[in-house]
Amino acid sequence: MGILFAKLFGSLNKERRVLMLGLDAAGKTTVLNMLNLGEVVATMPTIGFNVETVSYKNLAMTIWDVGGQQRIRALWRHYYQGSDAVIFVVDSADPERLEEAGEELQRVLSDDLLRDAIVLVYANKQDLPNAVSCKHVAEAMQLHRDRQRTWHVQSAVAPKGDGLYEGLDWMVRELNKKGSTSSSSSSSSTRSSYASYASS
Ligand code: G3D
Ligand code: MG
Repeated sequence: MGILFAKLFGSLNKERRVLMLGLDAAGKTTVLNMLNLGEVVATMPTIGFNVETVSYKNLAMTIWDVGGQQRIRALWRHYYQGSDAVIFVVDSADPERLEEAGEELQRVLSDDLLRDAIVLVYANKQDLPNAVSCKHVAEAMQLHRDRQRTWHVQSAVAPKGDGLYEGLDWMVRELNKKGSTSSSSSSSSTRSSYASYASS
């Protein structure tokens, strides 16, 4: 799998910045570890805002938990600038929190700095018996409401690596497409989809 990821990120046609977000315990750190992109740098400023960052080839990724913590939200914007994509990880086996996850995602995306960012949602923890489908995740998070956005929901089992490559493959393809038409990005067509779990 490491070779697949290396090939994938090597194919990014220019430097890209990606935010990886999600409620606590959704599986972000597990995804990050599975990607095995090298040294993860964790910072925890005095305000209690946990940030992990990793750089790999043409990719710079920043990761933190969203949810609650109203008073530190203003600090997040610092990381929004220049972000090309948001990867949002959800626990598909915790349907009660999907609505909250959707609200948090919309709140983040409402910032003008993320106007053009594409969104990859990992519907994680598909191995758990009560996990809901990608379609259900998309509906519970009301992803369709954001009509201008290019988004994709990918089912995943982070500790096994299932779905991770497929999701990133979508993301890299979309980013490379955008990169080649950046001067007319506002008129680029919108494509939204979900992918069902494919066992490897
Ligand atoms: P976070 O970084 O988003 O807060 P973590 O989430 O990556 O720390 O994951 C939280 C817990 O969920 C971890 O368990 C992790 O092993 C588990 N987890 C992550 N992805 C999956 C998955 O796809 N399936 C299952 N079954 N569990 C998953 P612990 O026990 O270490 O807290
Ligand atoms: Mg974590």
